[in-house]
Amino acid sequence: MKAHDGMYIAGEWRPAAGRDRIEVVNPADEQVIADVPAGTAEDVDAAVRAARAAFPGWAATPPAERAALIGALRDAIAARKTEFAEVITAELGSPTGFSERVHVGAPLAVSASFAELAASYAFEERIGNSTVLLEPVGVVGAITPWNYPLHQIVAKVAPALAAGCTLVLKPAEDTPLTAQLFAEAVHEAGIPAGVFNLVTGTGPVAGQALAAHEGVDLVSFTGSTAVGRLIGATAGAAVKRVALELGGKSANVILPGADLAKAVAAGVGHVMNNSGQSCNALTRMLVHRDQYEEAVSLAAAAVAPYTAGDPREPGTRLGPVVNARQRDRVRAYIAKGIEEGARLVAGGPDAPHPRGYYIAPTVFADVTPDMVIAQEEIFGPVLSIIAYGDEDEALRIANGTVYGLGGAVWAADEETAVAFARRMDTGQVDINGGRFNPLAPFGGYKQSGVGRELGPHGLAEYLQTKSLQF
Ligand code: TXE
Repeated sequence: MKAHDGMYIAGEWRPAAGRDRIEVVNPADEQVIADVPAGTAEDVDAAVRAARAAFPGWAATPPAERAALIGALRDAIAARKTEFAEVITAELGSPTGFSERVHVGAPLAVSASFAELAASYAFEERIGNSTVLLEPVGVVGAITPWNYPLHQIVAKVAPALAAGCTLVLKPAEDTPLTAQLFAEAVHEAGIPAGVFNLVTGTGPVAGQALAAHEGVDLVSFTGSTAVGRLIGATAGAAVKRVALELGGKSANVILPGADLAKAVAAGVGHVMNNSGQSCNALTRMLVHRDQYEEAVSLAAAAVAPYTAGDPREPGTRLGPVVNARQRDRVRAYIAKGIEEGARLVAGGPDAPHPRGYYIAPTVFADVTPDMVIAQEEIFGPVLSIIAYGDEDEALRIANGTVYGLGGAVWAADEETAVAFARRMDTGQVDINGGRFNPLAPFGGYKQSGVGRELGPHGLAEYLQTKSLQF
């Protein structure tokens, strides 16, 4: 597969400072499809300098012009939609249809929303005898994961551009080709040189150098809670702004009176999509004791069409997980669930394919809230079904993890579901199957993170306030 042999800095592809490489592996067949340079602190420094040099000009560009360029970026991505989907399927392993519809579709909606927001946002307001100016924070260091390789980039780059910030992106090791394609789209859109810069590389080298760089004013990170903690500490020590979007263990609460078949099928789909590699995946299904066995049978039936297969084959609904480390991690969690006494109703730890990082779609029943599989983020196609006796118990279980990112509530009527959702310690809740809204703030309570992405709340992360009294 085509790859650039360099870093995108100051509007051009420059040779890397060092000689280390990162191999990109197709998780469907374990073939090396490309390799890219592994950036060093030197590359990061050059990129940050370019972003700093471009900052005053970009910050002073009228919001309407910034909006037009974000719109052009959206169009450049749209024009290469099929190419993006192919690259995402090749390096992540998600089924082609899902790559097109969600992996590319969501970023198109998100970039369009930030083009509109940049044009309409009130960057200045009058409060009493003060004029409050909302000014760009400066240079952003964006560190992104592989699970939604394009969306995670756009969810940081589009609001940063709208705010008037410039950026350096360090994408995940597993999915650098999507990031390189994104840099091409930035170039084609005519975004001025230095406003967006890309350094591919590993987390501990390039990522760490970016988070620690004194020329970076805000670090926006999406990834594991463990690395998020490190980045938060680094940023805190330097009194630097930080936004962290971390893990989750989201609850799908099905209240008595809800459409059980619909709720279970939607819940299963939500976990199996993207092979369970979504930070907001509804990995815990909470069902009333009286409907428990019925829900378990429905879940077993709903998971049946998700047999793991080659993501390039039309009709495949469950691709592999991203890499061997994730496969081993997920399989270890499945083994742990069995060891803890959960009842396996579908799937299991056996790999169904000799080659490729496949995991059988797995459903556990008789899961108790304290089990490891009910507490820790598995990040694979694994669902745990937990029984509750009454609403208060359901709420205690739903709120009983260190995370608070997503969630869902199903009830006979919206009012009941909304009343329950108000009591949940989590950043986002879908009511009776709510649809994706690119303007709704996304982010975590508790250890799921700090700050919000998307919409006006996401834009606000990239602004700092100044007040003038007169
Ligand atoms: O994440 P990492 P990994 C969770 C999920 C998954 C687990 C491990 O549970 O199983 O994390 O995945 C960069 N300084 N999520 O190991 O390591 C790294 O290069 C600076 C949830 O892939 O956190 C990559 O760009 N940067 C999640 C990014 O951090 C560092 C999405 C994420 O990688 C770094 C992904 C360092 N010291 C995983 N070390 C979500 N919230 O959506 C790594 N990185």
